[in-house]
Amino acid sequence: MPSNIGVVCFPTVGGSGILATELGVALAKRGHRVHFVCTGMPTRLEPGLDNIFFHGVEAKDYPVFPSAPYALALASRLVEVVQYEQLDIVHVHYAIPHATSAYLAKAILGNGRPKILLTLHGTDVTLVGSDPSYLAITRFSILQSDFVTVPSESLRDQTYNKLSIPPEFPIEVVPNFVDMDRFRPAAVIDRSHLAALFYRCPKVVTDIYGDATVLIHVSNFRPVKRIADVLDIFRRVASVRNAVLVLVGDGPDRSRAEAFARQHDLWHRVAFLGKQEHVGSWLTLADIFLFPSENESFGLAALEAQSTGLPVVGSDAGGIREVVEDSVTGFLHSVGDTAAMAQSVIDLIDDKNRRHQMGLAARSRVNERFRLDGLVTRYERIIEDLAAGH
Ligand code: GMT
Repeated sequence: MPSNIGVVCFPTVGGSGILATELGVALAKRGHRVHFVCTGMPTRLEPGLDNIFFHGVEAKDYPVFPSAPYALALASRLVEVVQYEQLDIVHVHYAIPHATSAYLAKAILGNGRPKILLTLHGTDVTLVGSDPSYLAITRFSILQSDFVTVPSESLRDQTYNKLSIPPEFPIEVVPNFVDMDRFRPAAVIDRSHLAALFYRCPKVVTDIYGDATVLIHVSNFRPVKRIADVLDIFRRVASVRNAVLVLVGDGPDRSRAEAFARQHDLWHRVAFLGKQEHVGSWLTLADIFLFPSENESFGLAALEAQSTGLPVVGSDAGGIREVVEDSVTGFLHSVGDTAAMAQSVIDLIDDKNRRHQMGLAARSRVNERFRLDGLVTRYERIIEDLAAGH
């Protein structure tokens, strides 16, 4: 039986919105009707797909409000959409304010519908949710949801511990997934797009067509991603090996990162691409993925890199070790240990065969554990059970 599913997510920022969109699209392709209820079109939403509907949320401001009340606007919009589109279930991504708004909508409707499926993603528990100013509402919103999932065992443990969720309250681990057909190694690598990025320095262009190793990092440039560490790893590597660094994404720490690159005379070897629609095609041009985050519930960006056959060098933080198998699909070190991370990169540069083997192991691990089909089916079962009232 196809379900009528509402999806609430942040449409433009980060992994939770990407995961929500990819899942929504996959469910729509399986015949479910998927209604995105968001402030804008989700970034990865392909236009023109059947079974996908979009309902905008506009948080209207008013001079007496300190800021536009998004949570209330969303709750109010959800009431309309659930009622008029007959939604069975609302899948909310990120605890606050999304699960809170869904709870309010359900209370307003007063008939036990819709069922609320909440997927926690990371900072909604580790940073925002465990901050004393939001802890009570986060905890309450989680406990009021009908079913809760997290992408890793690490985040499940942190949710119980940091938010004092009673052990008998079930939280299921459903890992992030990746479309391995979209994120795959390229049959033929044409570095001309890459070379074009480094137009400022003909020597670097020559290196790129020669044997320069391409390091890549993809993120939303927030402090938790430790962009300064990405650059420090690169600084150490570039001082002894022929390498370039490609940075995909944008966010609050980008200017500081650009300043660091200029100060350390790395500017001509580092390309800042900003937000990119086709991240996968940049990954195919790279050799090693850098991922030194402070904390990471899972690390969708590292998963997409591994699917593309890239070894990952990064930090052993949060759920990263559930995605990257240390010494098999990459190398993990303590947070902030940029010297050790740089040494691992150098080892991979010097041992091309090992690098190749790690890339193969990375893709094969993704194939075993994180394929789109199997994990979308896990979500589909949860949704169908909830819709059936189980
Ligand atoms: O928690 C966040 O920072 C938000 C979220 C996002 O929108 O970027 O990222 C998290 O969700 C992803 C999808 O589940 C995970 O793969 C990321 O590891 C996670 N980020 C963090 O935990 C920092």
